[in-house]
Amino acid sequence: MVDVTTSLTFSDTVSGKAEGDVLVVTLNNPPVNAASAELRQGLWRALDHARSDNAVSAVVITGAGKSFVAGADIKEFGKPQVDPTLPAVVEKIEASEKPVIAAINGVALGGGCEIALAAHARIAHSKAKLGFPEVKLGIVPGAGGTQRLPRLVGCLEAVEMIGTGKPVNAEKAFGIGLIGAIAKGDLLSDALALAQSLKGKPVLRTSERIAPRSDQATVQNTIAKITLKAKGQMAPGEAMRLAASASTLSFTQGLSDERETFLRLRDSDQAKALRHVFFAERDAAKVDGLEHVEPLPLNKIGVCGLGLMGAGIATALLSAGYELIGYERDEPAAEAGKARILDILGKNLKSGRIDQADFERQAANLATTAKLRELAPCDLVIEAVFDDMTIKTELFQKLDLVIRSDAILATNTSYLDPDALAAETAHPERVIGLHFFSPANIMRLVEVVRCAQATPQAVATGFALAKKLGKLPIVTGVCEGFIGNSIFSAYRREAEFLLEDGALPQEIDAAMEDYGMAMGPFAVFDLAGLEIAWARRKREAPTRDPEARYVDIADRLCEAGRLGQKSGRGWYSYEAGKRTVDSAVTEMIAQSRAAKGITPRAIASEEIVKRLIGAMADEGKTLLDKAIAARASDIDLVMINGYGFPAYRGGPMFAASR
Ligand code: TC6
Repeated sequence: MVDVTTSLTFSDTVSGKAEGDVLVVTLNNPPVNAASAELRQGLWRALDHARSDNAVSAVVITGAGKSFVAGADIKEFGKPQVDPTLPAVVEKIEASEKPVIAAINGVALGGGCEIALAAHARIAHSKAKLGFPEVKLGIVPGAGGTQRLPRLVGCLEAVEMIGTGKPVNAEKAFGIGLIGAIAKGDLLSDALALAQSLKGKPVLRTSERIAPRSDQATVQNTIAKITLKAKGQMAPGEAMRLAASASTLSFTQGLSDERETFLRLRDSDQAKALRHVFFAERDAAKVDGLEHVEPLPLNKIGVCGLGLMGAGIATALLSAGYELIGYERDEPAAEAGKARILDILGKNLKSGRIDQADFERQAANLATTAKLRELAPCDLVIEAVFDDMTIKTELFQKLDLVIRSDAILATNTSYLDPDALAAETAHPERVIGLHFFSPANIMRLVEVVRCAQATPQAVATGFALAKKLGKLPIVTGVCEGFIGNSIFSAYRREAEFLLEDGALPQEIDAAMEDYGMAMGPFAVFDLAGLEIAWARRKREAPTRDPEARYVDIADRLCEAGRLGQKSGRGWYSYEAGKRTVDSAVTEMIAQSRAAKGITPRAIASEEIVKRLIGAMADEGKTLLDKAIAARASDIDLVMINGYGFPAYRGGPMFAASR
């Protein structure tokens, strides 16, 4: 019998404690227990100790803090391999003759889930989450996950989990057989009891199980659906192929296929780009000047303007649990706004995103009014009215008098100067920009605009709010269009130069869609409508540099009433909603070129992509030089999350740097 007080140190991150004849191994590698070389070495030693110490009858592996193990240490990818590898550790766990129990205290992701799968039994805390997010990093599981998971839960569930990268909660994990139990009381006590019940019995190895049967047609349908959604990405298809093969290949064959695929994808450009995105998102949370600033507490939030954008913002706020007062210019508009918000909530209920209780709670938190003074109790007011300086200034001046002096005022403007707007108020220090993207209840990006006079606390409050909404906030300085629309304008300009030089809209769109953009630029212009950019060009005309290259083809289109999808015609024609090449547009382009004496040339798709990415990156460089963007990776995140740039290309700055 081991002395109950014995404590052991296997490495700086792995310790052991004897609980009677059960060795409890605790992994403690903050902040998330990544399976670093240090942790793997410690775990290896712990397993050696358990094997050689006759006083140990069983092993419980658990994590300290909120994670069991959050997967391989992503920082080690791209560096020389350090032994023992994770597959070797996982094999050693499964090979143990003494039962090993995974006591899953929090997230078990990727390699963390693989450690759990190799254990002979799994018990989890009710709040634990298990999953395989590898595809989001452009790789496949590499320590047996694609082969052990289907042997536990069947190919269908495995394909879904591994192909989408979405984690499951403890309840679902139990339901599909991924874990054997959810702790009813203290996790460790329950795990120790489980260890006692297993000791001395032959261990049950996951690799020796036969995968529960899944209907093959359903498996193939699921693979097809996920593949379609993951267009352009290599990892999901490979991961699902491996998981599905568990029903036909031996464990050893499947494992060697998995290893070869893992190593190949780990060094791929897509994986490098997605790792860049992973760390970019963590870096974006570190904002200069806000490190020690406490955001203001927010309970009641006002939204002015309940059109498409305002209603989307309102819905996002309600979903996050805020009390909301929506303002519109008159009662009928306020009622229509309320109906619009309730309609979105109703759709969320229908699609299962929220349940009936959520719906009722959110609806009860919603009030609308046509009286501005009713916004007085708000801690923050976001305006999402028509993007016109006079309208917004007047609204802000009135709000400034109505709300508390410590409440924040945020503008959702896309192009106007928020500093000018702030200067029109008595308290410019509380004015920030919160630039949401439509539909605001769905889109993840929020540009948090650091206005010249805004206090750090006002900016920190906007940032914290966006996080609470589950969004990705990126701080930007003030310039026309902030980060996203500045880059998009450069993209638009270069696309029009390409047009004049010889490429057609459909060729440019095809090149960018093949590259992975959700839509090509001309299809996007048509979707957004051409009139706003046209109005801006007309406004700017008097001050435009006559020497600067200016392409007037979009003006000709607008003059001909071709204002985009809404008018049925723009850069394309839309017959029954279907994008169709229109010879009239081809003719207009030819005429514009001829008028300027340009002889068109054939432009290969490689050149199209290179020039468009280059234009975005050049503009990005300007934004960095002017300190509008804090880092190149922030620009990448804006373009990926707001403008359909493929994450697996890493964003325009990353792509151009390669
Ligand atoms: C794999 O397992 C493959 C195995 C096969 C091998 C053969 N590694 O997200 P947070 C850092 S692939 C290194 O803000 P949260 C992160 O950079 C891997 N570092 O926290 C940040 O550092 P900073 C599969 C990691 O509480 C800090 O931890 N696993 C890792 O909001 C806090 O991160 C995944 O893909 C890591 N694996 O969310 C899981 N994970 O403070 C990725 C995090 O210096 N991780 N860091 O900036 C996550 O999804 C989340 O971090 C979380 C915690 C849910 C674990």
